Amino acid sequence: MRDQSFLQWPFLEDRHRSIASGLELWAENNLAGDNHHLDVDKACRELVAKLGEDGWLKYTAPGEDSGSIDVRTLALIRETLARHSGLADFVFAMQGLGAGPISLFGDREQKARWLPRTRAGKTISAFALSEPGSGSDVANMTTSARRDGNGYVLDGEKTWISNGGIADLYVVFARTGEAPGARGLSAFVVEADNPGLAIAERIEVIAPHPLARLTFSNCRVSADALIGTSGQGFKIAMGTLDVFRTSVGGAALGFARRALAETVRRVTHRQLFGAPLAELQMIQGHIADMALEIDAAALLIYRAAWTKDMGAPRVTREAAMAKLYATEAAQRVIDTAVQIHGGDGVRSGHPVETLYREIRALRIYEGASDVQKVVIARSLLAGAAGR
Ligand code: COS
Repeated sequence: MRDQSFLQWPFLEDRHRSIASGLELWAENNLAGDNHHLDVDKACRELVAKLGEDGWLKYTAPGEDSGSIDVRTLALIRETLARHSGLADFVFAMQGLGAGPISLFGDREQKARWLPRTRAGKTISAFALSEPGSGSDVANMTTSARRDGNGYVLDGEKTWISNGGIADLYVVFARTGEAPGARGLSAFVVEADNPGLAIAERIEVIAPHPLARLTFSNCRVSADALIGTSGQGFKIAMGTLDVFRTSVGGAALGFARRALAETVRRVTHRQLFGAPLAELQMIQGHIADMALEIDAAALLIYRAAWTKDMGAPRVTREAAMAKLYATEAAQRVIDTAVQIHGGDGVRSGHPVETLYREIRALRIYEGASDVQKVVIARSLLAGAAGR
């Protein structure tokens, strides 16, 4: 029996509990055996359409009149989807992250133009921040957007862009040069068929999902493609990541919960030395460690999400702690699950083998674990400097 006691924690409300039970049922009916796709692009497109049609994507972007995304809902949905299908979680998350700068910082027209379509699963979105020379060091990006008449012209390169190749719209961060470093960046909405935007390379990874390197060559966009004000791009990127990083923790938590469930099934069914594996104290020690790490991760995730939902202006440190701990802990939990499964744990297509591949990128994308440590330490050191 799956432990659902966390749903009663005070961070969550009745509406969250009802989303969790509704989505669980939806996932059981729609995602069974959903982890092996010969054509990942097609599978993603179908999942976006299905999640949109059935109303789940509405939680990725708030209504035009609301300025905030319910982070607890994001985390809970990612946790639930990730337990069933890494690709479904990916699709949901990227639809939110891609549209995030518009829903959090866009103007009324931009929201009205794009969000109904991303929420319906009719437009696929992508967040184009990283570059070959600046993944962790965002302020060092070189893609440029130069003012030209009544618009901007973008030149440069972006890489590791999730949904790259299947997205209809890209939110692209580029240097507009108001000031050096972080203060001279801006964010733009660029449609996939905009002349000058090209998919230069599709990138294959250990847990397949659409990923690409993009080039911008004399790529002209109109002035209304600018999100927020020019020079605000770094804060838009970081503000969006503050919301979505907690949900990466949610996905890791879903993977870890699935690994624990598979392990409990394994140790209660598998006989060793004349008794179920579960009777060995060494196995019980592993199960206890897994459960403890899962609850600790969940507490950090729902603490960060609740703090943001309660109106905190910045949750940079809380989100960094949630993402860092949940992804690292999930890696340990899944590794233990593989070990306890023995040979089956590394058999292609076994659920824990799939989880072992799925979890790895979460410790890297949306700010590697090492960057999260920098963020956490800086926030403490900045506080100490003022005393
Ligand atoms: N929200 C709002 N503003 C923020 C912010 C946040 N979360 N984080 C930083 N800022 C502001 C700072 O307050 C500072 O503002 P002022 O210039 O007004 O003082 C400005 O932005 C620059 O901040 P900072 O000096 O901390 O920037 P750094 O260049 O040192 O970068 C790190 C900080 C490394 C933390 C940042 O680049 C980062 O998060 N990198 C990882 C990026 C990432 O996730 N990449 C993956 C791509 S998405 S898959």
